[in-house]
Amino acid sequence: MNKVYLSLGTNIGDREHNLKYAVHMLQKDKDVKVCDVSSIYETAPVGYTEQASFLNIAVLIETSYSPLEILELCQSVENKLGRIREFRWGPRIIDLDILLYNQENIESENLIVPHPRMFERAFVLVPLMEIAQEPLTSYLQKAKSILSEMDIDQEGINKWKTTNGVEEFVQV
Ligand code: A4P
Ligand code: MG
Repeated sequence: MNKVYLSLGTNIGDREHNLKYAVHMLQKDKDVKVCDVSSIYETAPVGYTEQASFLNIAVLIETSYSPLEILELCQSVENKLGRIREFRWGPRIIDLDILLYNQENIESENLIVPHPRMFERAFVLVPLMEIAQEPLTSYLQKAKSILSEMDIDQEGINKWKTTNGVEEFVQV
């Protein structure tokens, strides 16, 4: 089975529901097992900053899908939640990004893994390291070491809700 870490973010509508619905949709897929979900973090917008704050989580799944099949699944969940792409880094009902796929390094036209911006973003690294499985792979070790160098208090990341793991998410 392939271990895949995802990052989910939302800053429009009922943000908690958007996250839970997205995880529920992932779990509903017969080829996906949701293994872990981080706490929910409220995070200041990065990139385009004139927008509402985000809720972000990280999710670990096990799946038989290929990287491109996971990307397709992520995009279908985004579409089911009614995401409209207005502009890059703009407000979104839900965004599902693939952070890591096993230890693979993928650079295709539609998919880059590890996610090209993950190592500079505290809103990705904080939830990710909360659910990172030991022993850490080299990319997770890199994430841990970069995070330890960040001044988290300056990054606008606050734990918004401690959840009871997967169960709370998959039963929407
Ligand atoms: N793509 C390439 N690699 C990947 C990957 N590893 N995972 C391609 C997912 N998609 C990948 O994405 C654009 C294209 O990236 C896809 O068609 C896919 O083929 P998109 O979701 O359509 O557009 P986007 O979300 O506007 O771009 P992107 O690159 O996902 O944006 P970012 O960099 O993820 O930034 N601030 C806070 N606090 N929290 C957030 O969650 N999110 C963003 C989005 C900005 N600021 C934020 C947050
Ligand atoms: Mg995206």
